[in-house]
Amino acid sequence: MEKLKNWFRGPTAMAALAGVVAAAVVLAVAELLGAFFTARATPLIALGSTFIDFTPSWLKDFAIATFGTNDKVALFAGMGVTITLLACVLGVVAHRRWALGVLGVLFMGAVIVASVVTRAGVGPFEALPSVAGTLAGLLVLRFLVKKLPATKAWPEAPAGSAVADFADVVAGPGKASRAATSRRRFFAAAGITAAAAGLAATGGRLLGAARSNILQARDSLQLPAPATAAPAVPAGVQSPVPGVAPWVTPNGEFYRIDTALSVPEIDVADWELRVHGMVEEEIRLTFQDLLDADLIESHVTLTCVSNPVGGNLAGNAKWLGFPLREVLKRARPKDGADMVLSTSIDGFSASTPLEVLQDDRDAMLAIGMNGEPLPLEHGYPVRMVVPGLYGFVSATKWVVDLEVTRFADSKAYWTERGWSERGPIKTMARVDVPKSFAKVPAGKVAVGGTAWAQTRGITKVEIQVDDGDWMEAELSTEASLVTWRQWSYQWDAAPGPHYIKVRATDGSGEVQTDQRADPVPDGASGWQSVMVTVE
Ligand SMILES: Nc1nc2c(c(=O)[nH]1)N[C@H]1C(S)=C(S)[C@@H](COP(=O)(O)O)O[C@H]1N2
Ligand SMILES: [Mo]
Repeated sequence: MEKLKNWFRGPTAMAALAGVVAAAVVLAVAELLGAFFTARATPLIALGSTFIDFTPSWLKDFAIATFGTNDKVALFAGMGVTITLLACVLGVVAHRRWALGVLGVLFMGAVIVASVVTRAGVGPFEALPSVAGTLAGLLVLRFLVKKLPATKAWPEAPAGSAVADFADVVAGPGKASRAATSRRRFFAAAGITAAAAGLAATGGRLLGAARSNILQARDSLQLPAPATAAPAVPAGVQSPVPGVAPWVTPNGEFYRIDTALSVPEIDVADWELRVHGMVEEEIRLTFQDLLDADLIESHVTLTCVSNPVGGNLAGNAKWLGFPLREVLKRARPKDGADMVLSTSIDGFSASTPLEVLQDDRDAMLAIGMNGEPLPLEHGYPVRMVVPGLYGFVSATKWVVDLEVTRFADSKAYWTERGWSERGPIKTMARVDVPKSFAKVPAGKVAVGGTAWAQTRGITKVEIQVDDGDWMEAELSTEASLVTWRQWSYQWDAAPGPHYIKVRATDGSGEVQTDQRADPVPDGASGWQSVMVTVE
């Protein structure tokens, strides 16, 4: 115990602390200067994004399954621990052998710079904050390590002991207090540097916030009226059971899934969509072109392929946009093309079958969501919305590039990581009420939820209690084949534990399969089963 305590007060532990302070300086300086560059160029964001890109798919799937929408918090926590440990080691190495320490720090700096400049859409100049941060960190490390004695113990302490306080007793107050003073000096220096780093980081954040003029631009953007308005939503689309998801998902509640650690900030004046590849005519569209075009409006339910059975990675919104079939009509795809690879400004890509973008479903370049410009997290200023396909193969947010190509020639972001190249949405019914493990009073219990089979529609929802007969639920009004359809059922509940299962039948007559499948590679399947206790 005593030995451990001594070690923590000894120069080696102090050297580790110096390493941590130096690492904080690297990140803080980069953050401060980074305020003048894109957020994606700051070390933490860039390292995190690189980490995401290189994470094996199984780990990514595990993270989404375990942490859900908090997966990014978990990532940052993991990165924080890793960086702290590395910084401790570098501090100790620098203390023992300065030259080796310098090499270590420069190597880490090089890793940061490499991860910054390889981000899609990040120019080489964006490496400046990281380079400056690394140099500042090196200076601070030098400054702090110099304050430490070269030995493993503080000077003046008697051999075999690294404790200044103990030295106070043995060596007499005069000598030992010098040891205590030098330790105090080190602490003061480390503390002041750490505080300065904190200030710099905060300053960077504030400056960065001042850049949020993109948000203001979005707020003041006036969306044009659609040339073709969405059909009126019929009465009765909402399940009468309280607690079932609202038929239109408010923007603030819409699920968000993407690989972007910092949301891309795009000025509409800079936005341009390039349509190229196997086309007769390469075209470019500006945001103004979209505003001037004949826009359509349509309710479409989006669904994520990672949605587990019973999960809530699905949402329904009214989208305003320009039909992709019109875009393709202008570009005129060449014979043999069968896919459009859409790419976002931050390097995500999706492969969508060409014919799906040319048929009469309302696949579009969306600029509006529920009567507002797209929220930044949902793709501002322009994203794709394609009815009937999971988001990973169709719903590219912050889209800037459409390449007409062939499935045989190109692969999309998730396809390269083990997911399928195509992703039609599977028929799925979900119970929203009662919640799993709920306790409900015996008697009439309202059961309700939603179901989807985009482009085929839902024609029947049935529930089964325990091993009883399948009973037909009451369907809410159908708005269209590309939106979810809600349902309800009045259940006569007898006391005891019960399982409620649900399944849907789609417009092609197909009953939702009971075959359980994981989300990887092309979407989960199986029947949701909800356990409730009737009291
Ligand atoms: N640029 C970009 N677009 C993207 C993604 C992404 O990671 N990056 N994820 C896709 C996936 S997997 C889904 S399910 C939908 C989710 O859209 P939402 O976040 O607006 O709900 O966006 C799609 N578009
Ligand atoms: Mo997704």
